[in-house]
Amino acid sequence: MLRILGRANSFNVRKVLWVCDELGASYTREDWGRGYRPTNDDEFLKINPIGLVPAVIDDGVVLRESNTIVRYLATKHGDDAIYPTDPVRRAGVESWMDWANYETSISLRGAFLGGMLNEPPWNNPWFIEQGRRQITKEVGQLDAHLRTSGPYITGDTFTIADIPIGLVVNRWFCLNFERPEYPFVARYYEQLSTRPAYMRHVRNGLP
Ligand SMILES: N[C@@H](CCC(=O)N[C@@H](CS)C(=O)NCC(=O)O)C(=O)O
Repeated sequence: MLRILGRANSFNVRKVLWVCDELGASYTREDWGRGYRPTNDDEFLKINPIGLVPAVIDDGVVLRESNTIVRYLATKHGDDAIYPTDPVRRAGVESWMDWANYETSISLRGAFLGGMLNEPPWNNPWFIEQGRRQITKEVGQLDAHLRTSGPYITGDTFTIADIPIGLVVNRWFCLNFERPEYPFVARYYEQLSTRPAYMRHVRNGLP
């Protein structure tokens, strides 16, 4: 059975929990990371030398990086709808996943880790302000995309692109500064909320 290492309140672990539920893949989960057993523990570093959650072990195969794990599980247990095999459609899915993991994770360091959790070194006022400006611009780009697309991020049906984007959108609605209204992102948030696994692991009161 799939073994997931990582605390259930982690942004990146929640992606793995969500995709497992969408795919009907069973798993066990162990609490590692902030507030639990530390990821710089030798036992954890043997599994993921990078020292971050999530890590997973599947039939002896060890994997790290949340988006990679999501793609691996969708390839193994999913169908063409959730992770298209056509190269063009697949690139459409993956470009949104990469955008979420790179662009928005930088801005959320300022807007969330600095501005909301007051976590050093991200709580520098300049960095917080940059992060807030940048995440506002990025969610605006998402809104512009969703104005003519939808109801899911790549069109009519749910794909794994919705997983990292769904985490970003949930965090956006939890941020503690005056945010512009983005009606198409709000509509998308409600669309995701029709999925029980999203409510269970993402829109569950945690940012
Ligand atoms: N690029 C990595 C980032 C992983 C990451 O930043 N994980 C955070 C939690 S969301 C972590 O391990 N933090 C340290 C801790 O919880 O002890 C991924 O997508 O999996």
